[in-house]
Amino acid sequence: MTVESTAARTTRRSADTTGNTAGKRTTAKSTTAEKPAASARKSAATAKKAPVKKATAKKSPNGEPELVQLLTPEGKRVKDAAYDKYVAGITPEDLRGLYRDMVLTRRFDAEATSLQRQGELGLWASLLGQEAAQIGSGRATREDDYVFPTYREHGVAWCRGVDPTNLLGMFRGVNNGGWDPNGNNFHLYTIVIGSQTLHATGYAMGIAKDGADSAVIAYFGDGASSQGDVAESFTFSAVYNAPVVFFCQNNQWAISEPTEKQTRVPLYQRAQGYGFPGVRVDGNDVLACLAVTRWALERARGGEGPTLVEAYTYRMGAHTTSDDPSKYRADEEREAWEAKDPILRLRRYLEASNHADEGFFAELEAESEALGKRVREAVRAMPDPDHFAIFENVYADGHALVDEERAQFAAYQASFAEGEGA
Ligand SMILES: Cc1ncc(C[n+]2csc(CCOP(=O)(O)OP(=O)(O)O)c2C)c(N)n1
Ligand SMILES: [Mg+2]
Repeated sequence: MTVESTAARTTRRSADTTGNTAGKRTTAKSTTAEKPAASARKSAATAKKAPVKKATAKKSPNGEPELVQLLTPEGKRVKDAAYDKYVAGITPEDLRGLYRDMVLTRRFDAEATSLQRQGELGLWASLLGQEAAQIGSGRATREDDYVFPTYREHGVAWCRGVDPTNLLGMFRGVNNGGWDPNGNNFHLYTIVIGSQTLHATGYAMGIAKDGADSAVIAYFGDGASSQGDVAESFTFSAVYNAPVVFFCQNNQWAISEPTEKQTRVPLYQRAQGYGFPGVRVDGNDVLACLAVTRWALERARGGEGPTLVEAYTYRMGAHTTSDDPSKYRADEEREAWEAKDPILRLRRYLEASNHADEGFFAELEAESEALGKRVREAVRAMPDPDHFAIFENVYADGHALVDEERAQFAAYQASFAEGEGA
């Protein structure tokens, strides 16, 4: 894929928004759609430097760096001089939309975990606990922005309009992805840790060269922050002033390795060494994640280069369904984070401010159940793949080695048929 072709496609998509699918921003209840700004991107040379958040941290009483928070775990709205303006126009309907997004994402995720336990999926990577980080940041993206996820970004996929059932084919082993990345500007899930940050940086450099007025966001984890790919992405994006937001969900664990094994400084402070701002946000506060990501994406679109957002959150479940966290972490840790649950805190706020009534919650409950049923039925109905499909799309024009391997595999398959007959 050349930079030119990538950027040309992006520009086309910006002009034509009719290709939007699934639940993305076309549903009345899904809220906070961003509108493309009229202004073109400033070049790196002419970009006016906006006041940049310093990466030096104020310390909270317990010695941890302070994080941006707009909603406390008790559901109280707190003021923030720097970030309030990014959610100033948010309406009660928008808030209910964010709540709905988080509830439905959690319901879908729970269904997928059950489907794995029932043998319908080979594996599942749950996002439990990370709903606010994903919905807040996902809803901050604009239709023409491009998203590069890991394998856990089910909430972001939801915001981008990728139908949840499409996420499950790869985990069932019936396809290699399941959606067209260019349909929703949402790249395929990436398992090779950190590699998507390089893809995102290259893509961002491409659209900047084209003068497209959009931004790129790359998701990655605390563990991925130790990968060379991520360091290279930071360097390249900084020196080329690429319009990319690095969104690190620090969920405290990389399988069984705690964040202390990845870094000696709070992760967001890494950005300082590369020459761009970094900020830590309460990753369980959907409003704060929305505000901070909007700010970072606006910087990118305004020609001010990359930003690192560290969403401080927690992986409430296992790494994947193949993992047993009781082997390496204490139950008390999870219990402490349960008190900061992202959905509960928004519910408390909605109730206390009379922005949602019992009818809303009851309707959402019914909608959640219907989603679970739809997902379950869709997975069970997925056809088995053609065994030879694995040899397709390896090389555009075919390859002698692939032909040889296909022939070997055909012979292997045929040997079973003979065995049956014998
Ligand atoms: C390059 C590479 N190395 C190792 C792995 C195995 N692996 C899969 S997930 C994972 C941990 C990732 O942790 P983190 O980046 O914090 O993301 P999280 O799973 O917590 O969302 C590792 C080491 C891999 N997939 N790719
Ligand atoms: Mg992690």
